[in-house]
Amino acid sequence: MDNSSPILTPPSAPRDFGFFLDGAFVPAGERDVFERSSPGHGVPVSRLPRCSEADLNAAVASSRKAFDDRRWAGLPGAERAAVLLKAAELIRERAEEIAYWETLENGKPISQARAEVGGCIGMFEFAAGLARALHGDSFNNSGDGAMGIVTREPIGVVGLITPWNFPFLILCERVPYILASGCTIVAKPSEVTAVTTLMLAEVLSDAGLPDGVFNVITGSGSVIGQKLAEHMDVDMLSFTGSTAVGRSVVEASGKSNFKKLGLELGGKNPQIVFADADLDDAADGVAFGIAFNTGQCCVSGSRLLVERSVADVFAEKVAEKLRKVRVGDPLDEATQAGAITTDAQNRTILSYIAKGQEEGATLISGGGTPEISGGQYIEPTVFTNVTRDMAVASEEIFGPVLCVMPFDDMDEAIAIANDTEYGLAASVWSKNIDKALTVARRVQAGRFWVNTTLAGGPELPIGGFKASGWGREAGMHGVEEYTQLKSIHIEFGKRNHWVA
Ligand code: TXE
Repeated sequence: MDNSSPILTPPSAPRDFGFFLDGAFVPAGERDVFERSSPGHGVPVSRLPRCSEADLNAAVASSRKAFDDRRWAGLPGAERAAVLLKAAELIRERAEEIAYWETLENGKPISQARAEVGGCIGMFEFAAGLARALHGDSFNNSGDGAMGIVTREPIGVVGLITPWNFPFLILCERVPYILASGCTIVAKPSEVTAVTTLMLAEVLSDAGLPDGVFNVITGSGSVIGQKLAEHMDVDMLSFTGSTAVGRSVVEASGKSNFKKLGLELGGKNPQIVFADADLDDAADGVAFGIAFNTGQCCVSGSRLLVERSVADVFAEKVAEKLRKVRVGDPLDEATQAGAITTDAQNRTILSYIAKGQEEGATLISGGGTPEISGGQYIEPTVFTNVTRDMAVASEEIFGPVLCVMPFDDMDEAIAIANDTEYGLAASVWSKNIDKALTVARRVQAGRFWVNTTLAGGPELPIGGFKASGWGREAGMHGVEEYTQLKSIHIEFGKRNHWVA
């Protein structure tokens, strides 16, 4: 891919990909193939095999063997780190190709895809250090003649089910950390955005990852994903996706081997704006928080809570910003908001926009469906006169739809913020440190931003409170999630006999 090329275009014909088993690509052969069209252009771009249950079993057996024979877990952390650093280098070399395919299958702007791939390189580099830093504890206070050691051991074979909204970023918020721990992986990407996961498999193999440590199966969630969640030889499952499927993987774990679960599910995230905030900065941040990735982010700031004295003025400021967001062809460098990724998601968002109006909310901006390059697009949309009981205010829409609600004081803002089953992320905008930190402490969310939003880095763990999920990914916590603790009690010297 030529980075200097001014205009990128979709491929003239769809490209065939195989799935990745035991260190090599397997072409579709006799298997059914599913074709993916670019949501930004409406033309087919990729064709992938629909893997069978036998393929899944082969992938799990491969990862099982690679874990049990210790070809990866048995290496010194420094050797695992070297592979992760090499992978970072290879992602950097292939960044443009990965970003292009991410944009083609997901519909996100190419500039954003490039930035995300850049972030993924940082994840690999940081996780490489963690492979060396991971350690346990020791207890030297058990009295003379005894001591205790707590070791962290990789949990085993990890099933990794990822969604379509950030196919490469969400993958890279997990894979390097899981690999740093010494685990092996069977990845099942979303059926509509699998290509960049397959590219990562190739990158890892080229970086020296032993065969079998990272397998990728392609196919439907309801068949292959479900079987992965039920599999007796999978020790842990990391699932990112809808709350409904999250519930079903919890059941699958309970009905099989009680595999440990990491879950990152939905969100209905508040942005709390006080009158003392820098309102221009806040308006820009709120606009970014809802229009970025066309609102198809589990951490999108979809509920705007504004102090009543500035509510109308501020809503208009945000709407003004959103009207200027450049919605366009995702392959155009200037585009800020691209296409809606799936037909189903497009229908869901449009149905919520209609519902908001039926429920009596006032649409002050957006709501249109511009015709661009043969794809599916929705303008960033703002509703005012929203009440907490409305569906648009309480249910995850997963689209560029912002609901504005006023509040009178900090306690009310916190109460509205916490009035949701979810607890993924939240932001506060205020120049008063007392208010900002009190809100940060009392809002129930796994990620919190002060005078910014949707920010972070490979050091910070991610995950949710309440129904938004279990466990944490990324950072040192994200490596520790994939380990289990073993307590080793050691005695030395002469034993005090129990039997005389
Ligand atoms: O998600 P699914 P969908 C939310 C968002 C969106 C809604 C539906 O609200 O509107 O979910 O999106 C795999 N067993 N999020 O339907 O189905 C599937 O193949 C095991 C939030 O696309 O949950 C894919 O790989 N796996 C979210 C992954 O699950 C199954 C991101 C997610 O798809 C399965 C995406 C099954 N029975 C959607 N069925 C976030 N937290 O960021 C499907 N899958």
